[in-house]
Amino acid sequence: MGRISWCPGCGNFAILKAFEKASRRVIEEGYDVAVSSGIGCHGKISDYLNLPSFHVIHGRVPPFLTGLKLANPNLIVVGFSGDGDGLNEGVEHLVHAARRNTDIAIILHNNGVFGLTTGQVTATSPKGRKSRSTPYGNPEYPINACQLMLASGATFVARVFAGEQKKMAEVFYRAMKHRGFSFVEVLQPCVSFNNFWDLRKEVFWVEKAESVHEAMRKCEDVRACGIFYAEEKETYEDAVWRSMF
Ligand SMILES: Cc1ncc(C[n+]2csc(CCOP(=O)(O)OP(=O)(O)O)c2C)c(N)n1
Ligand code: SF4
Ligand SMILES: [Mg+2]
Repeated sequence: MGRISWCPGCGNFAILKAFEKASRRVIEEGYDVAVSSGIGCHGKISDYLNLPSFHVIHGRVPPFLTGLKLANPNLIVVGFSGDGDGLNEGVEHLVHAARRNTDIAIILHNNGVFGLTTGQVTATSPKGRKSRSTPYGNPEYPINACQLMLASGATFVARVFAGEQKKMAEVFYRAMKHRGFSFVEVLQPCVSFNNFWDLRKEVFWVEKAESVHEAMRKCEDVRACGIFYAEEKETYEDAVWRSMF
């Protein structure tokens, strides 16, 4: 385990604490857990967790975990990705893992910036945002991560705010226990380049939807949090192993 080098006040600390709590719970139930992370500030979490961990190349957490899970279907595997890592560099991998219903859980640290490279806009940054890469305002429209995952076929889709640690730990636990592709977007303030801790006053919790259609509507407002959707469907690993024997 390495020495923590995140900026004091970063939302990543709360994610780390909540995940430690959730993973301890899963391990106490008798499961083995392995984690992986992409490139960025979020990626350092692999070094800070006392678990088998793999820090992989930019955007490649989903294919790496797909291989790990195929080789050892009894493992619970969790990937940490960033908005840049998962929705810019690696967006195709995230979409295909969701489409296949690969039995992995992805936790997306959405701070709305490329944090490690000092604050450029990403696929989730709002149109018009001034940043170091967009001094005249961001000309692009953002992706709604939860809507993208729902449209791609993810069977568990949730959003939480980093300031709500207890709820976050519960959602992480449920995502890990879900059989199939789980996606949790964490609204993670970056105190150095996109500090939105004030969002605490605006986030609100919604109940689970009955259909993908309804879930799409529920997560449209990016301040809405909750488990938007969950369903059981055959996983990629089960289908692969079944086809072989
Ligand atoms: C293929 C590749 N492209 C670009 C980079 C440079 N790079 C390193 S970290 C990073 C930003 C990652 O942003 P995000 O995933 O949002 O993570 P954060 O730092 O915000 O947690 C980028 C662009 C790289 N290392 N490799
Ligand atoms: S730059 Fe932002 S995301 Fe990275 S450690 Fe600092 S506060 Fe956290
Ligand atoms: Mg980021």
